[in-house]
Amino acid sequence: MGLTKKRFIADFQAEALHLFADSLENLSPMQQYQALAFLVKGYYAKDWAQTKADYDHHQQKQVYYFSIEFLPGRLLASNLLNLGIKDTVEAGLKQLDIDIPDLYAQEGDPGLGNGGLGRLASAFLDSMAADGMAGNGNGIRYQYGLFKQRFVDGYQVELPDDWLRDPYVWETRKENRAVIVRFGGSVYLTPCDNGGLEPVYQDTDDVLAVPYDIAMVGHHNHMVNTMRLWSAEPVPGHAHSLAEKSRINAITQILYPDDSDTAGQELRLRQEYFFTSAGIQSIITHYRRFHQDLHLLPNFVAIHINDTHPAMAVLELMRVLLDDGGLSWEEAWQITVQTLSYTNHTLMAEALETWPEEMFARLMPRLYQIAQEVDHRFRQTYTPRFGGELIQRCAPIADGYLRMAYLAVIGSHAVNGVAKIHSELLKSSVLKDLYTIFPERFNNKTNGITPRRWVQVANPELSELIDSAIDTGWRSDPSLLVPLAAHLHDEKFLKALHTAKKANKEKLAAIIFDQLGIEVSTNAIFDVQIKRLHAYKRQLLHVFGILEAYLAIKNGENRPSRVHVFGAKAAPSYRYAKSVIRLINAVADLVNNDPDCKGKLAVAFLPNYGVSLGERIIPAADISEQISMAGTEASGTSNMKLMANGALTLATLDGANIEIKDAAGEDAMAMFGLTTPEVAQLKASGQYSARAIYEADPTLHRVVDMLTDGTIPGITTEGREIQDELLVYNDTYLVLADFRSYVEASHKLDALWQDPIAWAQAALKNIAASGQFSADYTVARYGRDIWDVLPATPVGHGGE
Ligand code: Z15
Repeated sequence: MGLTKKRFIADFQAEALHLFADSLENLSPMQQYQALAFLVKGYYAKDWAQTKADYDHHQQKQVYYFSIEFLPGRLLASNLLNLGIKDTVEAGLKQLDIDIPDLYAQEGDPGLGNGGLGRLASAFLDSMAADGMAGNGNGIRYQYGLFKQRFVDGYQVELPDDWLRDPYVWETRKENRAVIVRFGGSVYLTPCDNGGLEPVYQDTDDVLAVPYDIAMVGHHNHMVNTMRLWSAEPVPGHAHSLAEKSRINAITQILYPDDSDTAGQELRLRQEYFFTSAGIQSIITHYRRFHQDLHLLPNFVAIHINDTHPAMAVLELMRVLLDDGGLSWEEAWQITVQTLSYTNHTLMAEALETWPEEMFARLMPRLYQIAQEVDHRFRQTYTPRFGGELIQRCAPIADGYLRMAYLAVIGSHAVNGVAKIHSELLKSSVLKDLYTIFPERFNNKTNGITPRRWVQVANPELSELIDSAIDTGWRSDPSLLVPLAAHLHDEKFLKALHTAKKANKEKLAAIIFDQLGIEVSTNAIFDVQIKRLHAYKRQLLHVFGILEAYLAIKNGENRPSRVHVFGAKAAPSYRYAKSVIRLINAVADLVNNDPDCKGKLAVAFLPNYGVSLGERIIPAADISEQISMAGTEASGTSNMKLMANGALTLATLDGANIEIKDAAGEDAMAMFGLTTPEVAQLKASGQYSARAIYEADPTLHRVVDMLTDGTIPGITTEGREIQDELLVYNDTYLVLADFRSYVEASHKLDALWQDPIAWAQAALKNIAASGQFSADYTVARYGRDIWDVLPATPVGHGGE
């Protein structure tokens, strides 16, 4: 965009006048933000309309990414960056004497997801636009996002996230594209004109699905894609009681606050059908504006199922092809399988969705009929070759439940995990039987992140330093970061790297002081763990590492000083996770108020971790804690964001940590702990005794005792609960088994810290190797291997 500063200022002033009938300097920061955001929306509006028109004109194959969660983050700065006008606009704002960070901070951060899954979905939409792929998001416009987290006396308190209270500038309501989603009632088949059968629906509860579109602005390529989020409303003209109206509004009222877990609630099932049906219907309606022949659907449409939440897309697409399209079962099934693909994001049993047949049949009677037919035909087709036992283990319906992961695999032509090890484990564990039947469907797509948000927007200090060393090509092609490694022995550069990190630590220290009243030294190592609170992620192991250091300091030992930074929300109903939150806050109180720890050890648990807070924490990190029990974290993505910002990874050989190690080199990080096969073997042997390890290691003994001996004030119940999980329930996630090796790896980093040049070299190796984890390359590989669509914008050298 050829925008000059002068022109921008005039536009901005005109927008302020237009919106608020006042001049800029009389507006509140929020009003100024809104005027600027509306202006930016106007800047890309033409490209948005043109992109849609071009797609229609060229009949480009469309990718629809179905996800029950999206976490786009704030969009103003990233839209400005993608439009290529960020510097110009910021120069204009400066001339107008407007506080730029304060202006950006006015924007709400849509919390329409829980964690990695939702953020990945948004990264993919951003990257598809950047690659010039025709990518569309399909999801839910929750009226309330993920709760806002506060700490009261160290306990997590959840506050509603009423994010639509201030109008959300980036969305556009498309009432003309609304569709009706039918729930419940009964359905029977009746002969129709063409001699076949057609379903008749009776007494259904109809819900209007109204789409709200949000632009996904491509990076410097004039392409603008769409994320479409559906809102549930009563159908106008239908007579509804008040009770019915509120039951309809409830469908899109709240996001379920569980990550890597299933709520198993009927309302959740309604949400899943709601956005899946609305998405499928609108795709087919759009397709039919251009094509008569539904057989060609897979040539023009790819639909991706993000985890199992939209897995009933298999059934809904079958329904539309059979009932509305009049196709035979065989025809419809072939089209469905060719159109759909599925990503699995977890091996954890509690996250694998199953639905009671009774509930499913009551809410979606026609889909249930189709599910029964899928199940019947699956069994009939494959039992002769694979035997009844194997088929019973992996059939879509068994023992009174629909098994959504199995349905997704059976109804898709491709299924992938999200890191190499995870994709391998899928084939050998949870999807083993289906891998036996459909080996050609299985593939890996290691996750990615968007360095535009996590480096360019969040870390301008580092970005400018990189520019000065290798020019700006990396900004559109992050694989071009590799030549940075040429500066490995450039002391001036290494020092500048340290200085940039230090500047980010100063900014984070100010936030820590502001939020928590804790003064931390920016000469300390900033040791960061930011992710959902979950037993398998083992925040507890990190706490034990802190307690080990605490005891050493009390003992007069000299250690490089460390600030431990946590960010983590717990699902409100997850008792253990909340106990760990209470523990971290109690340990923070103990350590931060102990004069012996001053300048040596501090703990800062920042509340309300999310995309926006991540943008403040990640640029300041020296150490990235990725310490899940091996075999439990499917991929992880904070590991990639932290690496790209020069943090050294302290990690188990789990998820994408393994690929980070292969990229950056083992000497640029610290690996520890049992490997996946070792974990499996230890568990299978029945020989693991947490108590034996506790008895054998005096330091660990002391640390575990601290949970209940009063050393850490205020955790009587929580400390007992956690200690029981370890010693009575025998430590499900092997915290004690990995403790010693974790502490040793952490000491290795302490030693490295003593040599600032060596540390900066390790940081540099991480940054230089981080480009391969750009989601731009990840989605290009999805396009090539799964969706059969090619990037229109060159994607550089990041393909494998
Ligand atoms: C979620 O955030 C993830 C998996 C799930 O099954 C659900 Cl329900 C939510 C995470 C994985 O735990 C994480 O390892 C992965 O990086 C992320 O999805 C994106 O694939």
